[in-house]
Amino acid sequence: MVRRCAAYRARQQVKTITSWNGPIMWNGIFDGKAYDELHIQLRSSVALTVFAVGRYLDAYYKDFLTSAEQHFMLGLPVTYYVFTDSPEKVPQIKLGPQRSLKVIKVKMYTRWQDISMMRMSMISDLIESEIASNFRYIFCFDVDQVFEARFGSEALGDSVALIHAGFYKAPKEEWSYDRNKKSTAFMETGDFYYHAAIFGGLCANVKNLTDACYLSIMEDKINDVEAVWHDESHLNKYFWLNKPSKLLPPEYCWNYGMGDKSNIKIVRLRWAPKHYDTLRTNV
Ligand code: 5GW
Ligand code: MN
Repeated sequence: MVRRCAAYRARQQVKTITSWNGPIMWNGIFDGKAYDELHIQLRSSVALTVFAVGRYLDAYYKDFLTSAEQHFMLGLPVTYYVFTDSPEKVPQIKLGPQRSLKVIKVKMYTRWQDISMMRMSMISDLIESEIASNFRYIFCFDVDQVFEARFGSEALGDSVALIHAGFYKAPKEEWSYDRNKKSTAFMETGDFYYHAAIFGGLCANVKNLTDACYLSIMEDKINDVEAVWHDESHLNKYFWLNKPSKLLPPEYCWNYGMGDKSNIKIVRLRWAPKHYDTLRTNV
């Protein structure tokens, strides 16, 4: 749609289009202003979901939200949906015009693997009860990350997946799909290795994704298996069977600890430091 054909060749060193003709939004191949004009004209609205449960609220929430206010979908109506076990502890952050925030109370799961996996069913329920009737798009984020530059309307699409920073240069054989045949997330091969820290799209599509992932996770539980990377393994399987219409390159979720930055022209979002030793404690 937006002046894209010639621009696809602006980045010679990286793949800018998938085999099924979806754009991979490397910096330089698109005109952000044109996307903004289009989405303002279409009156696009965006819901952002984020979980900040247990120690993650204190550790990451403030930087995530403050930086989102600087960089996420500026110019469009945005509502944040914050899922937490401690609503009273959510710090107040001043929001820009056309932006609002709702806190949703969730229970604290005792196994951390469950927090990460239960997100799928909670997002699905909220899409149905509230988001689908009020927003065109939904984006679901991990909280342990910080925006550093524009993360704008160019990222909106029917079904949007993020290429994992750790694998975009690695050979396919090294991608960490679930190789356990007993899991519904089992994959022999795939198109890309996607990162579950960000996914999004039209509400109906994300509803379909979260439902499918939740059902597969539950089927695994019944069979007493857990996929190697939990919800991310199921997400990868879903996007293998249901191709995303648009891909975000690792410029949209970079990890400075990861070494080769040669293709990263701009870091729009970065991983926050992980302190698994203190944050991930199973009761
Ligand atoms: C805590 C320990 C281990 C795994 C997950 C958690 C955890 C995750 C938590 O205690 N509280 C919480 O809110 N989360 C949510 O799940 C956060 O939004 C977090 O960003 C997301 C995914 O968990 P991460 O970020 O630890 O997973 P990775 O894949 O980035 O390592
Ligand atoms: Mn994370």
